[in-house]
Amino acid sequence: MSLRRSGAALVAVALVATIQVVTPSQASPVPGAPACPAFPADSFWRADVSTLPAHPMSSTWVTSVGTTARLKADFGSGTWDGGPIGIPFTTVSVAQPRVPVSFDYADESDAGPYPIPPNAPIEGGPASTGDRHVLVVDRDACRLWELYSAYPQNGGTAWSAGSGATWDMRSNAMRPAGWTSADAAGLPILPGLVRYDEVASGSIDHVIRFTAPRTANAYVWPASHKAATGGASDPPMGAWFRLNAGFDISGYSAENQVILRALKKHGMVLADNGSSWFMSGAPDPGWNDEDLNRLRNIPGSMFEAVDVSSLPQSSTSYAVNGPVTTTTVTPTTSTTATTSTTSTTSTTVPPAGQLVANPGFETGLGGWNTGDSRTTLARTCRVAHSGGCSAEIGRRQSAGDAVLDDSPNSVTSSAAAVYGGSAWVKAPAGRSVTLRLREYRGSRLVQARTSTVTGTGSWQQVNVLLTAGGGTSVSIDVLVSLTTTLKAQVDDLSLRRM
Ligand SMILES: [Ca+2]
Ligand SMILES: [Ca+2]
Repeated sequence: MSLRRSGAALVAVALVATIQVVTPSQASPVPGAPACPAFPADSFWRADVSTLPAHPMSSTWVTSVGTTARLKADFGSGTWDGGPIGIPFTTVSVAQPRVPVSFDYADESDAGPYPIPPNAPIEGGPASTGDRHVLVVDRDACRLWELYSAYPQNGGTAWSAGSGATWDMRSNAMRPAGWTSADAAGLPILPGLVRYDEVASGSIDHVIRFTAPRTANAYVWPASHKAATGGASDPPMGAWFRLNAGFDISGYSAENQVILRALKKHGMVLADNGSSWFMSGAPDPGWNDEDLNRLRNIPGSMFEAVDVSSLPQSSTSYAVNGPVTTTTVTPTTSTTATTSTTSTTSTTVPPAGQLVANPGFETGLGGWNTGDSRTTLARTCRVAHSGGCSAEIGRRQSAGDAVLDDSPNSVTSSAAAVYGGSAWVKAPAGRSVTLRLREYRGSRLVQARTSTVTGTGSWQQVNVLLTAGGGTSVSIDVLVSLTTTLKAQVDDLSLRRM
């Protein structure tokens, strides 16, 4: 999260303060889903790569994609070959019935059912023989569903597809390494599309998806899958390029300048095999195809590959390292404001005692979410440690850790205090159960403390302590190693400042 720095440090003396979190800059929401961020503000999609060093392989990779091949806006208004130009998407409500989807690559696809409406727009149109991507946003759950090579069956009561993937649009969790998505790079497609509403607003604040004809037998973060259509002198999936800072954009239309500024600041990520330097976008009647075609005079030699090795927080997250950020503190008791040349982290300490807002799941799952896309989360009132209900976690499709995560984090201002976490977990015998506290400074992980026990089939308590070290938030998670047929229940979570 990019929270604004405060100019003056507020020295709080034994106060109970209200923490006012400045809303991070978000991507323009997808039309039709105004409440959903197109992935978190600290995801790689938002990263500014304009000042990062060039990649050592830049000239090799640019040569592979083509120094004389020209930039292409692979989207527009009107139709081409009977279909819309670009990759369309649609939005649905949470009430959209889910339909089964069969996959050619089932072992690397997220299992259905998917909330695909019968009339969902298909890339290239209903008769297309191309990639036939279908992108659907559940605007209530802020969940993205994407299919590749999608064909409706029986009037859309079921679909067949090459592959498919679903993402929580508020999460930075990546797909398992080596898994494809609806894209060859294992990435979501929607957040990388150039949209007309963005250009009309004057700013594209994200990385753009693009294609190249040959890719190495490798992928690099943020990609998680390779297509291996080329060799060692070709860029890997996930390779990141930007338009040279010195490229003069003044002769282009205002709309094209919006795209070109984004290519300088955020750049474009190689996400699929296709024509050289083809940028992906969504079809829209607002596009001026003739004007977009003027981008065609920009050769590949105007681009360079960027070394983004300083960006990732981990190989399993889209989150990027950013500048250290601070919260804005609105004191409610007497404070002394001092002028400082360096901004400091809020020193506010949360009150002693229980900090988890919904520890027992008696009325719902509020304040909790899945820690990754492979976890299922439901509330059950068949079994509970106390009260009548508990949270039940499981795994979809593959074995691994199911993760229950407080969302937002229970502690938003950690200061230098000691925190004790506790959870009651009923896990199948022999499965590992971990309670984890993680401290963050802004979006950067400072430290993690875990405690692991082995499931017994009965309720058991897990405890862990964390001494905060200058972070700004503390997250509590429960991880249980499960298979697709096993469930575990969690109840009576606690996170206390000691
Ligand atoms: Ca309960
Ligand atoms: Ca959390």
